[in-house]
Amino acid sequence: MPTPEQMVLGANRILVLCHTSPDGDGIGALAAMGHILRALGKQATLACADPVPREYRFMPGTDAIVQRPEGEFDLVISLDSSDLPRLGEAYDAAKLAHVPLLNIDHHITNLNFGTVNWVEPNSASTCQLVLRLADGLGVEITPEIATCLLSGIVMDTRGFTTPNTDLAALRAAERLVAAGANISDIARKLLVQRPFSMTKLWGDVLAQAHLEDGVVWASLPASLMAQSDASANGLSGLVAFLAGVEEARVAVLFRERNDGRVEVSLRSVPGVDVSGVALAMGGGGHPQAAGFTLAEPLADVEAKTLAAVRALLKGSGQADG
Ligand SMILES: [Mn+2]
Repeated sequence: MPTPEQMVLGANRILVLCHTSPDGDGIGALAAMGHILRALGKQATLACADPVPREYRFMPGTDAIVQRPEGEFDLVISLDSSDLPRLGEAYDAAKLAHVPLLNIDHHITNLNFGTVNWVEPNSASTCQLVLRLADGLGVEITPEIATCLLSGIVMDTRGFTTPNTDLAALRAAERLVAAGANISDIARKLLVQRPFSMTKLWGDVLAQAHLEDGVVWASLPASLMAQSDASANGLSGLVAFLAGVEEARVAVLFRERNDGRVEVSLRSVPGVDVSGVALAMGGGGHPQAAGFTLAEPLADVEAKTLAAVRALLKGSGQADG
């Protein structure tokens, strides 16, 4: 099997993709990879099936990200995506099935769908793997690349506060700051600032939150979303905030989308692994942060998810909780 570096060096027209409903790690890795490939003289097309959320557009190079890539490619690179369906319509299987695929990810639930799979569940972010790839390719880390990659690390560690924060993440961050990334500016843009409309929406959702048997959960019906101009993406901080409830071992946020599908976000304390619940429901993630989407009524998804979480907490033992 070729190494990831050999795959990149052997290709010329490269399509780089990240998952739908993108987060800061996916967008940061995608934009950084664009800079890295162009530094090598490669033709790079960057795509994500969903538009880049407003709060990630400060990362240099995100304006080049398209939703439906066109053209011929001799390599596809998938970033931060645990399975092929999560790439959404940006991955046209009819056209790309014969093109080699390099799968770079850090989700423990990754299905190893690539021609070559570079999956490191112990890495706090995909952006750290992209940094190592840039090193392996001899590409200099510019302030632009550093800003994109540090954004992914800050996002996936929520500002170095989550259990996946380790020495490797801190050392990568140190290098990226030295290379010109502004860490306080990145943290403010990704984790601190939100529009007033989103702040009000948090209030509405939190007013309806429930706490029962160590599980805190809240729901966002599509009707509530419709009354607000808040973006769906701004909700990632809300489930993190819910996870801060000290009586809870698991936090769950249900979001009913306009198409009727329900997105479920799960967070847990160390020692409780919610990635298996997400995988069983067709999603994926990490031990302490996972999610899935179901095309079922909100009330059904709530009942099914809460039953699975209760079973998980029973199985993982109440002794430490
Ligand atoms: Mn990630």
